[in-house]
Amino acid sequence: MKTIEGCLPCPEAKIAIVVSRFNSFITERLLEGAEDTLLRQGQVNPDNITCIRVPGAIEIPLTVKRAAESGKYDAVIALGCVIRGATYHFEIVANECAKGLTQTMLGSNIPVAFGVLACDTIEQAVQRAGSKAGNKGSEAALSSLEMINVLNNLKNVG
Ligand code: INI
Repeated sequence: MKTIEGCLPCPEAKIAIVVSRFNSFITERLLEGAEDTLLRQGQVNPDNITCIRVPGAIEIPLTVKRAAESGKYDAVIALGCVIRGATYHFEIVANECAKGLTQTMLGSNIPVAFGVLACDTIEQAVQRAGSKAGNKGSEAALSSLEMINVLNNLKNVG
């Protein structure tokens, strides 16, 4: 039986991180987690990591799509944070961002990692941005590293 799987080191990889400014007290922590993981676990060259900032979660999918289509990157990581407010707006932003990103992933030739939080409370977001529940930016970065190697190994299999 042949098994195709990916390890984490990607020393040659070029990676874009699209991060939204809305709820930046959370998204900056996700960005720190992602960068730390790319450098320490992925051994990615810091010069090959590009951060692209956008206003909010709604703007993430188009930007990820453009970055993926540019041919400049081996993976794109999407980072954002949507927190429930008093109105239905939260659901629109969270759902449209997720929908746009899943469409982009399927139409893309490279891995797109989903690190957009959708939380009921600020506390839940804090827990997922480097405290109790880990760092979802770091987890998204791990998945992008693994997927770069999975897709490379898939291409090279005899
Ligand atoms: N954008 C977010 O990233 N998170 C939110 O929680 C949020 N809420 O709740 O409003 C949010 N809204 C802004 C939206 O993403 C766009 O930037 C804005 O509508 C301009 O297009």
